[in-house]
Amino acid sequence: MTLKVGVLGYRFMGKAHANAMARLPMFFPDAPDVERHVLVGRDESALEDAADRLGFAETSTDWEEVVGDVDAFYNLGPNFVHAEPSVAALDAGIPVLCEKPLAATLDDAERMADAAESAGVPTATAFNYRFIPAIRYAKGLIDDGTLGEIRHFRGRYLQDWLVDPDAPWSWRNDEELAGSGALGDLGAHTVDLARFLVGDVERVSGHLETFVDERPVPGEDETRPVTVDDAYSAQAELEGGVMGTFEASRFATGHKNDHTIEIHGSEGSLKFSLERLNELEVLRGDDRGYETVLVTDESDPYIEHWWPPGHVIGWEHTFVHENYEFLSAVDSGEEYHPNFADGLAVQKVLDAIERSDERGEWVGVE
Ligand code: SOE
Repeated sequence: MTLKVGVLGYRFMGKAHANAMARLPMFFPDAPDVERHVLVGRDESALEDAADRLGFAETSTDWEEVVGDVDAFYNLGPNFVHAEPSVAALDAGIPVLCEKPLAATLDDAERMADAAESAGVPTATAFNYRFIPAIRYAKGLIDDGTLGEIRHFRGRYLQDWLVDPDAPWSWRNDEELAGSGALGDLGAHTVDLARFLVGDVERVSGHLETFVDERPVPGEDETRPVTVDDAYSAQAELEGGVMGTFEASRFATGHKNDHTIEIHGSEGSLKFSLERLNELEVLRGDDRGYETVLVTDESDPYIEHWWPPGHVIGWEHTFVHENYEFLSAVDSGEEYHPNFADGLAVQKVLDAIERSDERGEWVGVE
């Protein structure tokens, strides 16, 4: 059977997921057959053009007509559009993949996770960085005890696209449309990796900052207020007494998409950087230096599908792995992670970080 996929959103993420689906038959022959069936958006001519480029058979300007009529629904719209179409698809019994953060508000995330539980079909919150081979390799080292007892998790996600005060206003700068700023957009990835690699976050102390309060609206002679954080940092206590620190900024001059993770255990440490995603720095026992492991061997996670050792892969491959796992789960009906419950767990941490900043005190993650 061919799975017909409906996709809402055709910009950055639409392109990333359409590319991933197109790669599957060539590189993952055991993936289910997938048709990029219908692309959903509002601007008809941009939509037609995107559907041609991204290989969709049909277009629609009305998500309500689409959500019940496909085998899987991808919600890749801005954060404020995540809840309604996803819940409608789930109510019709259709599996849903939704971009991160799961929603703009904790209430919406709860609604979405409830709908997912009632529907009993696979769901995905699109934390694509779980599917980096080096991150899977790191998880293997943690799970098999190579690092010993984990004491520290440190995650930083640095970008610089808002350093210029004249950088244009966009939905990402608006609380109603995005929920939060660097915290939700970037911190969500870090918190998900902390949960994936180390464990749940139990309490946090957060700090949010907005450096530029208004920005010019493209094509108009006006500015609009920035109502989200430009940067955040948080201390955290993770399950098992692991100490965590999280940080993200859109004002980290010179850093483009720099997500780094460091973990220290009683028997070793590791370091990962998204800008060198084929590598993992591993320190074992009381060695005095880190060894660079090039995670491109055939035996490394997902690599047998790609190229010979050392023929490195990139950012877009994370989406191919994610689509492979999700669509295989849709096909087989098996459970998939990270699902909407994982997305909600992350959203609770983001919400606790904001509440902690407002109150000026540590806040428990309920
Ligand atoms: C923009 O800040 C962004 O594209 C995020 O939305 C993504 O999740 C991240 O992977 C890269 O940066």
